[in-house]
Amino acid sequence: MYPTNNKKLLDWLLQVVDLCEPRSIYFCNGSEDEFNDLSELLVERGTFTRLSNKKRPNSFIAFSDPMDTARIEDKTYICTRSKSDAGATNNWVDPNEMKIALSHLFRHSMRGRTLYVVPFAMGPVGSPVLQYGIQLTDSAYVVVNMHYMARMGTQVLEELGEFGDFACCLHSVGYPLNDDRPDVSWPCQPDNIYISHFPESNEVWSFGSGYGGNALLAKKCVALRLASFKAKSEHWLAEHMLLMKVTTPTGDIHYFAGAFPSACGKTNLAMMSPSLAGWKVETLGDDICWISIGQDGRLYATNPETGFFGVAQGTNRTTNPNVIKAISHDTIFTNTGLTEFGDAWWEGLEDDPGSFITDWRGSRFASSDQDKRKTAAHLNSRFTVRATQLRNLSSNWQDPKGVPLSGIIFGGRRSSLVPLVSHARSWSHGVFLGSTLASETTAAAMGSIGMLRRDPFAMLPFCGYNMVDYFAHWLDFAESDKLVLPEIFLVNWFRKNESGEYVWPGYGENIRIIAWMIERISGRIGAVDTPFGFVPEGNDINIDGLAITNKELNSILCADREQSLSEVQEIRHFYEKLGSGVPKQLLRELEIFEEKATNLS
Ligand code: GTP
Ligand code: SPV
Ligand code: MN
Repeated sequence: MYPTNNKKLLDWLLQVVDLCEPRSIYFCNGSEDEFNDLSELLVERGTFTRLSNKKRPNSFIAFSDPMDTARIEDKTYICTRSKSDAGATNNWVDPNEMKIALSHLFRHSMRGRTLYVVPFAMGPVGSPVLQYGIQLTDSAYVVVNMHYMARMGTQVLEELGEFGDFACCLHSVGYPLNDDRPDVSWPCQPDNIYISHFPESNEVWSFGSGYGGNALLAKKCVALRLASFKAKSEHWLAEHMLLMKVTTPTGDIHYFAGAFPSACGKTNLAMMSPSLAGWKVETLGDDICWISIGQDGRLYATNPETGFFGVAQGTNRTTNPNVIKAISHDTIFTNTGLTEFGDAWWEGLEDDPGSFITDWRGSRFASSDQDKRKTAAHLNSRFTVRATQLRNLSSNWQDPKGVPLSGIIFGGRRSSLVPLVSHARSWSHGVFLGSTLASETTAAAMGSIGMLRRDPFAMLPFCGYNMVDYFAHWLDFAESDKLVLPEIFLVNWFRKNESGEYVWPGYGENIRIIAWMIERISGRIGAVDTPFGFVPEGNDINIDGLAITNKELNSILCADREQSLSEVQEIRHFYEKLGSGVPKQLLRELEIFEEKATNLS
């Protein structure tokens, strides 16, 4: 009676049904009809509002519970048998203890609801790093988002067959429908959120939240936390990175992957509309990148997702015209504002919102109210859209081999110190730059905004094992002389001047920085050695047609001596907090950083 004979799935489903007591079970097939039926159901329940078909055909908006608007890192756990395998940066609980605690929460948690079985595959058919998972969830909102975000449904069940293995992902919003309790538009249990990972048994148990990375378990939970754990022993990398193809005016092709912490510019860089004539940028991915060694010794990267779950606020025709076009139809918006005309809206979007706007909390205000316009959309409001709707999607984005990387870019949000761009002196220096990446915090996770924190490789919230072992794993790639490794760069689009304004125009102008990187990769130009690596010489960044002066550019290319020296202390302190296992090469790189900082004038 079920559309599968997969033994593991059938056994596990039985256990979950016994524990959670759903009213019914539904196997997702991934069809368009299924998407339409479920979105209709979500409209009936008040989770979705259908947007005006004239404005944005086949699109919906959801307002979440105000307590459930982002990932909750405090409530995210890596449950390995030994605490040291989770490391100093992850929350840890013994797996047995965690399962006992969670079993209490999951007991009866799906009463009155449908349990959806969502089989998904991360990675294109034929990819050597493809990972299967099945999410059992009581959230129809999750299912429709998964339709866009992952390859899912009947085909995946067929690929799994009777004996195929997969990650078991159990998810409940934690809002059972008992007789005396009506449903709400965004069911959740914010006081009891647990996003728990069991990497050794390839499982995720997520309770209490319906939002983003907490609930779409294929994404951060499987494709980053579980996958990074697996990648360590299988000698590949699962990274929080964008993936882009750059074609130069002379037709040279370079692929770049880029790790930036959440809400620090991956989507925008990946989809960039380059300002320089003759340059072309095509997107392969905007959030997750799996990197493995190809037969020719180069590193090949694959995006395991099929959609984009991007930050809405700040997106507009100037900053990201490509995605604006992509989200003009068949898009799910979460926590943006809603206009008088029944369209999604956020501050900065050029569209006329009409005379009133409903904000993400559901209260209506006159659109002339400039203060309220700023908070019409939550800072972590998002769009969900299929990758294939992007006009500059690279045609080979689903190539199972992946694409060979010329460069890896690290970037954080730093209002001072870190130069606009630098080129790592070596792989180990690049790993040092990745390991010390820091950023001012954003709204992508619950907590304060704008506080500087170390976010190594943009993986602080997503590394499924001990961070120092992760550093060692990265360093290991330089051990074999058979590998042709990409060059590593560090960027900072967010340096501010004394008046607190961004100095670099960013977005489509970032092509000017990529152009410099390609010159460096090709070995055609020199550079100035600094603690952060090689930075551009005088006129090597093309600023023709920009408002920025050479003096201003130089002000964001240099590193201040005092600040660099205090950075040394902060990094030392950070490494100490990671425990005794920080690789020696990185400690050596820190000494070199200090020497170079001391020599700055
Ligand atoms: P996640 O989806 O959370 O992983 O975020 P992301 O890294 O993909 O970040 P995204 O590209 O969505 O950008 C987040 C915010 O940074 C948005 O508000 C952007 O407008 C802003 N931003 C992105 N690129 C630039 C840039 O080059 N310059 C400036 N000043 N802001 C940028
Ligand atoms: C991030 O926070 O890095 C995101 C959004 O990409 S979420 O999927 O919610 O994790
Ligand atoms: Mn992300």
